Amino acid sequence: MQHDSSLALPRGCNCAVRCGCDAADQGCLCGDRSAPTATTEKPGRRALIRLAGSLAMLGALGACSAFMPKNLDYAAARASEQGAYRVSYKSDTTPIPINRLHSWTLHVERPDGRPVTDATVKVDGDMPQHMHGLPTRPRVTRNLGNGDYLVEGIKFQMGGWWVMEFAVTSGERSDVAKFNLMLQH
Ligand SMILES: [Cu+2]
Repeated sequence: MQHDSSLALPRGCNCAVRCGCDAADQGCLCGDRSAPTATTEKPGRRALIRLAGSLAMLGALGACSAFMPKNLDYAAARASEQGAYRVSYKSDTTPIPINRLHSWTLHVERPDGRPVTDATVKVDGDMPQHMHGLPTRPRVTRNLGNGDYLVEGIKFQMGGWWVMEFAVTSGERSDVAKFNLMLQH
């Protein structure tokens, strides 16, 4: 049985179909959206294609709400997953821009509020719905002191739901803080 490609989970990025964002120039693999010829179509498949079309439209309007968990936490300050740290970020540009390099300042502290001044931080980010990551490799370039770290090289190539991940290590303790972002394009 054949499925319309816009209903299947994308290989690479299918964002133009799912989210209405223009990803063609971002190295994303947008599915072939050309309709099959009418003569070879079964009625059921036609309805499926129409349904897929409506879903794509809904996706474009609703920012893929059908494909993402509800009630995501978009807070810019969170406990790391095992509770070892409190981590927060501030972008140097607001709102967080699309397709522009910018920097964040990350703040890391213990649960009791003491700043963590000797942390090693690894940065990663991805769009869970599109199965692709960032177009750049952001990293901490400076320890600003008092638990603050400068993260340079951040760039989001499209709007939608992103998850930024910071793997923090201080002494023996490693933990990960993940932040949800909903970026407008
Ligand atoms: Cu994407």
